[in-house]
Amino acid sequence: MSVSPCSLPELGWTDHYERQLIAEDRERAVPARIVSTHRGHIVAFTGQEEHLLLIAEKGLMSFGEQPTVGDWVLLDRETLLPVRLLERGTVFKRMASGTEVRVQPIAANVDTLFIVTSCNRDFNLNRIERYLCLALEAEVEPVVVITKADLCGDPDRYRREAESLMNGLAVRVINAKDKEGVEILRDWFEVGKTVAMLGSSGVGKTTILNTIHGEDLSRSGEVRFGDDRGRHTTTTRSLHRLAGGALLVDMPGIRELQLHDSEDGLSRVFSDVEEAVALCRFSDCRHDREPGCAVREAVESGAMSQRHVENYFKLLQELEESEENLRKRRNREHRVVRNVKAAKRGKSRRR
Ligand SMILES: Nc1nc2c(ncn2[C@@H]2O[C@H](COP(=O)(O)OP(=O)(O)O)[C@@H](O)[C@H]2O)c(=O)[nH]1
Ligand SMILES: [Mg+2]
Ligand SMILES: [Zn+2]
Repeated sequence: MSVSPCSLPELGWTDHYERQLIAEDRERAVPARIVSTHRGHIVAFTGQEEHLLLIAEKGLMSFGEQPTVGDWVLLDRETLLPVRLLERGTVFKRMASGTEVRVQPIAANVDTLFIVTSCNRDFNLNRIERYLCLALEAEVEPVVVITKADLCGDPDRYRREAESLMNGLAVRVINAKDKEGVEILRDWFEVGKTVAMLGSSGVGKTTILNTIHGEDLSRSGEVRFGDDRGRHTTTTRSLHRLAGGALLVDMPGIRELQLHDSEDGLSRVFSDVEEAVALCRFSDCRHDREPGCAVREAVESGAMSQRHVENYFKLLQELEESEENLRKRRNREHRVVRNVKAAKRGKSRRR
């Protein structure tokens, strides 16, 4: 983090964390916020000093939860080893990509989520709805930020489409390279408040950060490095303190954000679909083609789009599948533990 020293409240510390400290903590530990995560280590900042913590370190491994950018940890004053992960105010989680069945935290203790996309092929209403579920599940305010307005003939069209997704949804269309353009994002920048940016690679997240900072942070060599095609790609998650005092989290592009445990978020983003489903008088209805189906009627009357309805059922199915996969994995693990224990008992009896 390219920062000058700051107080804990300026780093996002609130009563929510203060209340979690016991007398012993106050004596022996110092709070630090995770400002970047890397392959083998994470960096925690106390407001005064940065400390590098190895992921393999015993303390971190015993946290139970994988720490992520934005998290608050307690470090031992003497050894500077991690003692405890503080209970999060908010957290974004997803199913890890790849074949492994695992829940992965993406960022913690965030106040506002910038869902970043651009006025081009990246713009995808289904994907924005997916991110909205993530934000509303975590009870974090979402803002849709649409970049590359300068490269587009009709940027307003994108704004209208995004605004149609939810009542009152904040949408901002910007040229991320323009110093004055990014000023309209300041509405969400407050001292000690944390804003995270999520979106595909190449939509302009790091550009937003650099334009607001007024300098290219990539030159520090810490945040980004060139990949073999000579492009700059963000490879770490990192938290930066802006001149005005807000905290901005930059993240690598997410190719696949598979939701986990986000039923409440889903219900809020798709309340119209769920209402229509509840109104449908056919108990075994698949809500697609059946005449007289309330969902079908709402689509035909133009009250909601076919795309929106289909995306709801797709995300619902995905949530059910991730639940089922996690359940299967837990069962498998229990079985392994049982077998190992049984084998040990067998051995000791034979002795
Ligand atoms: N013209 C224009 N280019 C942009 C804008 N936002 C980002 N870019 C360019 O798009 C490329 C990818 O931006 P980057 O910030 O690295 O995307 P990230 O992967 O989301 O961090 C860079 O070459 C930027 O200069 C914008 O609003 N207008
Ligand atoms: Mg980037
Ligand atoms: Zn129906």
